[in-house]
Amino acid sequence: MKKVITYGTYDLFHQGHYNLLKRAKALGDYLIVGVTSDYFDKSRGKFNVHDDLMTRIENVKKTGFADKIVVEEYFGQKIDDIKKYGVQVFTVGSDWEGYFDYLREYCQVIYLERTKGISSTQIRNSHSIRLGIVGNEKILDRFIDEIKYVSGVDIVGAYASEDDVDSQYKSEKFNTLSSYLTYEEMLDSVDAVYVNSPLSMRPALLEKALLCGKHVLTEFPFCTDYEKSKFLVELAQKNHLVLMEGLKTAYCPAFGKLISLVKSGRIGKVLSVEANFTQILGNSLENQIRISGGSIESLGAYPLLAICKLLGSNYKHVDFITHKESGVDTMSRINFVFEGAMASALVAINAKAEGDLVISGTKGYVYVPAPWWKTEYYELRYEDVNKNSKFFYKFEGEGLRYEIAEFVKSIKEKYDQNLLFNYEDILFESKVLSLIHKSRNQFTC
Ligand code: C2G
Repeated sequence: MKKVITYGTYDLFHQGHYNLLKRAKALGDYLIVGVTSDYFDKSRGKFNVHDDLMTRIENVKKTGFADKIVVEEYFGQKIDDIKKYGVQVFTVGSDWEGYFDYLREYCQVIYLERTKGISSTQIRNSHSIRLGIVGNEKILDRFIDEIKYVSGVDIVGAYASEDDVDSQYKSEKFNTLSSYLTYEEMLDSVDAVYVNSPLSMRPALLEKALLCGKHVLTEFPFCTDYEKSKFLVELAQKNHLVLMEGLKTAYCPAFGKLISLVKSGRIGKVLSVEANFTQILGNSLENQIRISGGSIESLGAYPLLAICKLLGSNYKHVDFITHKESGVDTMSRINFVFEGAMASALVAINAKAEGDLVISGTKGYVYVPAPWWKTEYYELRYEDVNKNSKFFYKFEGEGLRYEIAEFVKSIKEKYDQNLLFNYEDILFESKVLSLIHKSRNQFTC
């Protein structure tokens, strides 16, 4: 019996996929189809696959060509599958010509001509979200680099208000975008906006976009006025719009898996969360203060996300110990008391300490080394070291592609709110930041 194998994502199943499977089946007597897992697709740069794995498998099954379906989960699996199933022919579309020649060591490799004029990307892009950029801060350069990895969204133009900030602190790529003279003009031509303007300007920009019926992705932190945050969240909900905070950690695959692992009880009941993020910003310190404020406003969102995800938003007490330089907190500790648990965060924009995350429980603890906010690796540790285990994942590029992909998905799937960084998380962050803003529960050293 001649066994043939082929692989694909088979997203938004179309005629090109059907033709390929039909011809693959005709190459032998038994066809094995490998369907990529969601995680594997992300790790090979496919960020907004529309259909989930089960739907994609069902669609392949429906063609009746596959005798066996396997899930492709890692690089190198093709070699393992060929050996495991005794495959004689590997085949794939001609868009991969030459790429899989290394498999000739194991079986025959045949590139079948690709069906012209159709692709999943084309179908996804046929209803592309028109995105407007608000603000010309440096982070925009990274955003523009990263959005290239996400399909289904196009930047149509940008708007930034006049200011007198030194251009070295501004986005270099802003000028490559077509610009609008007024915010209103831009809002008229887009479906959604990405706001990277300084924190002080954001609430008004967010409100206007939401009132005009536009989805919003904003840089973090969300807003230091809790009442205003609640108003914005309610406005988004009332108008069925997506309002998302662009904190990359929340959307990266490993962080979500880490939270699920802890929630599943592997370290027992969580008693303590310690999350640190410190930077010495040097020349860009003043600019960071201009955009966001001190250490808590600049970096607090990261540890607050971890704390809220693990312990919830219902704390009994919070206080802040800050070290100030020229009236600005440059290093701060945030201490929380929860019912049956404690949490603490150290953030700094002009001092350095270990930037790790430690989650302690009644059975063991999780250690995530710095930079935990770009989670790639963590360890589950126990009293009995033989039970320890290590988990490795991939964090692609600067990570902004994860939040952009989630934003696109949330809009297209008409989510009430994004589930990876939901309104409870946003409002928890805003509540804590509003306290620092009002100098409540604050001690200075
Ligand atoms: N295909 C085709 N014609 C098209 C579109 C796709 O023949 N118009 C083929 C692709 O060449 C591939 C299969 O259909 O052989 C599945 O395509 P995708 O779902 O896009 O999967 P792909 O990203 O090409 O993954 O490990 C995965 C494989 O490397 C292929």
